[in-house]
Amino acid sequence: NIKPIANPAADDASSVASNIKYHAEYTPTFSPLKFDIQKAYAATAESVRDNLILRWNETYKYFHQTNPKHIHYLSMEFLQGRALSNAVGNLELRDAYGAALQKFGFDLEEVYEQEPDAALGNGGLGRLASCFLDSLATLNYPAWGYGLRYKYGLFHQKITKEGQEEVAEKWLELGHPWEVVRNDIVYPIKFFGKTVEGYNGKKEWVGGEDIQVVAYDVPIPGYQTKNTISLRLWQTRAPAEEFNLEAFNKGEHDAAAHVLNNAEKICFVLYPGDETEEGKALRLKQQYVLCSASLQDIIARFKERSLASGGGKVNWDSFPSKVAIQMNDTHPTLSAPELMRILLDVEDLSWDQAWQITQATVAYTNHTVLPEALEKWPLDIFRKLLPRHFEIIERIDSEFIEQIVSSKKFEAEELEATIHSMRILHNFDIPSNLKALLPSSTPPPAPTPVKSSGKKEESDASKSAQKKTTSVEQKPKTVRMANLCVVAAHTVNGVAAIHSEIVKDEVFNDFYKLWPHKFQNKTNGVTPRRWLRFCNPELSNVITKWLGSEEWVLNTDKLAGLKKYADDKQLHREWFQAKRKNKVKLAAYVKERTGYTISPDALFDIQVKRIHEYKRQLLNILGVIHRYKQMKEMSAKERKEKFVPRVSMFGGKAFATYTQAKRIVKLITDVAATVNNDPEIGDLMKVIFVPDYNVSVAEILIPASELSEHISTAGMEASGTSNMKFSMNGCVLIGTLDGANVEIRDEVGEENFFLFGARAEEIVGLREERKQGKFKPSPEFEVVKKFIRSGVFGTYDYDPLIGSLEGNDGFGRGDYFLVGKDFPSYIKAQEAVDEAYRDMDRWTKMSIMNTAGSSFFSSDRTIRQYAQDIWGIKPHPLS
Ligand code: DL6
Repeated sequence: NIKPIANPAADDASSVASNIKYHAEYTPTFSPLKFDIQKAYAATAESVRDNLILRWNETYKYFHQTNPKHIHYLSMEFLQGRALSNAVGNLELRDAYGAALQKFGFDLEEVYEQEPDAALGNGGLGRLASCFLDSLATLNYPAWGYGLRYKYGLFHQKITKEGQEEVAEKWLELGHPWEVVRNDIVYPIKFFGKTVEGYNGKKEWVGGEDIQVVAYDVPIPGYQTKNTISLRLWQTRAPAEEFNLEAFNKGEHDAAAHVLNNAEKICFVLYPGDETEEGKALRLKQQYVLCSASLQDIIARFKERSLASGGGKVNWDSFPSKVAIQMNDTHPTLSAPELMRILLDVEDLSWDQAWQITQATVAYTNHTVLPEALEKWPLDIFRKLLPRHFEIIERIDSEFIEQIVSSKKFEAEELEATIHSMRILHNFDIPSNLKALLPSSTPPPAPTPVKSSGKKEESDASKSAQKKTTSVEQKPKTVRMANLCVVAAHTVNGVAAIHSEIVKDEVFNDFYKLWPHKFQNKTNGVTPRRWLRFCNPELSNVITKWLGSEEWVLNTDKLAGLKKYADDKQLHREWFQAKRKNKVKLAAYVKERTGYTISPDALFDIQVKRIHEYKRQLLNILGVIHRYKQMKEMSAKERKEKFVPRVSMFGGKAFATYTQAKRIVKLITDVAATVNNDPEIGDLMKVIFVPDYNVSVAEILIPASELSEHISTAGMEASGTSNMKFSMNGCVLIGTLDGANVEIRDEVGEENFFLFGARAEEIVGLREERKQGKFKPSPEFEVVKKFIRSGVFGTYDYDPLIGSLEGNDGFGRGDYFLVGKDFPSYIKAQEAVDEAYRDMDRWTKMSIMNTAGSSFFSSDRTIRQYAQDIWGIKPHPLS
C-alpha cells in the first residue's frame, strides 16, 4: 500500500519507500511482477541517485557560474568499490533507507551486497584515486576525475587446484545504476595517419583511423556537504557509418563489424597483456584515449567559460589559473603532448605560449621505483600510432637537451652521457645542431651490451654508473614517458617521505639536480569514511562514544583523543568486543568463500595486496611453513605453550602473465590444503587464500584484522595504503622500514609496531654481498626450503620459485628481494607477536594506539596538501 512517488529529496522512511517503489516500476531494468532483492538493489540505487542528481546538478551549475580553478585527476584506474553503501553513508541516509527497505522485507546490508564492485582498478594506485575523489568532494574542492570505462575490468580471480585462474569480470552485466551516459559529450579520436603542412604552414594530422568517445559520468558525493563532483569515464565506439551494411548483407559479418570492434575493444580490459606488438599498441591507444578525450573536454569547458567571462574572447593565458591536471603515474603522460597539439594545431597558439601553458598546468605523481613500471614505448609503435605527438615530443626533447647544456649543472666530460640518460627519446642520436653545443672535451660514449628487457631490468634513470657509458648504437629506440613527465610537469611528487627521497636521490636524481624546486612529497592517505566509519560501524561507535562526538570522521586529528584512554579497562572491553564481532563476521565469510572453518579466538593475521615478489608474500608463507614444521616436531602440550592460535590470511591478484607471482599463489593454496586438514594442528594454525580480493572484501577483512603484514623489501614499496587502513582499524602492523610504514611507525609509536628487516640504505650492499657469494642463509631458511621440496605440500614443481631464492632466478641474480636475508629477523618479530598477543591488555592497548595514531593518514590531509602546494585550488562549498 505504498504509493509510488518520485520524490528525489525524500529522506524519511515512508517517502524513501515510495521512491524505491516508484523506481521499481518506472525505471525498469528487471521484469515486472517480481520484487526480489536484486530488483530492490537496482531500485534503491536509482532512488539514492535521485538524491545525488539534485546535488550534482547544483554543484555543476555553481562551479559553472563561479568558474573557480578545477583539478582534473587523470588516472588509468579508479577502484571505486560499491557505490550504494558509500552514497547512503555520505548522505547520512542509513536510517531512512534501512527502515524503508524493511517495509519490503529487505535488510539494507543484504541489499548493499547485491552490488558488484566497480572493477576499474588493479591495486593501491586505483584505490588512492578513489579515496582522493571522496576527499575532494567532501572538502568542497572543484574537481573532476577522468578514467576509462572498462567493460571487463582487470579480471575476476578464481582459485582452483591449479592456483589462480583469470576470467572476465562481469560488473556491468546487470547494469550499473551509478553511471549517466552523456549522449551530448562525444569527441573524435584519431590514431595512425600522417602529418602534413597546411596552407598557412600549420601542421595537420590527417588520415588514419577515426573513432569516438562518449562520456559516462558517475556522481561522487561528499560527506556532510551538498557538493557532488564527477568521475567521467570514457567509452570508445565507432560512428554508426563505420558499420559496413553492404558487407554484412553479403554474409561478411566479421569484416562488416571490424571497425566497430576495433574501437570497442580499447575499453574491454584494464592493462591488456602487452607482450605482443598488438598488446602494446592497444595499451598506448587506451592511454591516448584517456588523455585526448579528457583534454578535449577540459578545453571545451574552459573555452565556454572563458568566452562567457571574457566578452567573447578566449584568454589562453588564464588557462593555468583555471585548470590543473594531475597525471596519476605515467599512464596519462600523453596529456602534455596532447595539450600542446590542441593549443598549437587547433587553437593556433605559438610554441612558446603553448609550452608555457602546458608546463604551468600539468603535474606528475610517481608511484613506483620499479623500472618496469616506468613506461617506455618502442619508437615504431609510438610514431606509427601518434605521428603528430612524436614530432611534438622531438621538439620538447631537443629543447630539453639545450636546457641541460645551458644549465651548466653537469660535469663537462660526462655531459653527453648525462644527456642520453635524461632525455625523453632513448637511444637516439643527438641532433647535429645540438651536438655542436657540447664541449669538445666530451669523449664519445663507450658501447655497452644491449640489456635484456624484463621485470628485473634496472632503471636507466637510477643507474648513474650505467649512464656514464650509455651507447645509442643498435639499442632499441624508445620514448620514455617518466622522463617526459618530469620535463613537462611543474611538480613531481612521491607518495611517502622515504619514497620521495628515493625519487630525488635515485630515480630522477639528475632531474632533481636540474630542477630541485619541482620535487615534493605528498604522503598518501585513505578516506576515513569508507575505511573506518562505514566499513567498521562496531569500532566507529566505540570511538564516537569515547571521543564524545563523530567529529573525527571529518577531522581525524580528534582520534588522538583516544590515547588518554589507552589503559582504560572499560574501553579495552568495548574495543575487544567490537573487534570480535568483526572477526565472527569474517569467519562466516571465509567459510562461505573457501569452505574452511576458522576460529574467531585465533589471532587474525592478514596480508592483502597485489601479489608481487617485492611485496614478499613468499616471506610470509615461508614463515608460516617454518611455524608449521616446528609445530609438527612438538608434542601437543609444547605446541600450545609456544604458539598462540593464528589464522594467516592472504588475498590479492597476480598479474595474468606474471608466472612467479602465480607460483606464490599456488604455494599458499597448497600449504592451506595441507595445514587446514591436519588434525594434529587444528585451530592452532589455519591458512586462508581469500579469492578475488577487491574493495568489498577489504571492507570485511580490515575491520577484523589484528596483525597485518607490510613486509616489502625496503626501498621498493612506494607507500602502501592498506597499511594505513589496517592501522586506522586498530590493527597492529608487522613490517619493514618501507613506504608509509616509516611514518606510521613514527605516529603510532615504535612499541606498537613489529619492525624487522634490512633498511633501504643497506639493500644495494646486501645484494652485492650475495652476488659475491658472501651471504650465508640461516639454517631455518634452508630447512623450510627443503621441507617444501620434500613434497609435503604436493607434487607441484616449486623449483623455479624456491630456486629464485638461491641464485637461479633466470636473471643471474639470486634472491633479488632478499627474502633469505630478512627471514631470521622476520621469524623473531613473529615470535614477539605471539608473546604480545598472549597479553590481551597489552595487545588491546597497541590496537587502540594504532587507531589513535592514524590521524595523519586521512586522504583529507593529503588532498589539502595537494590543493595548496601543487594545484592552487580552493574549497567552494555549495550553500
Ligand atoms: O600510491 C599508491 C600506490 C602505493 O601505495 C603503492 O606502494 C604503489 O605500489 C602503487 N603503485 C602502482 C604503480 N605501479 N606499479 N608498480 O600501482 O601506488
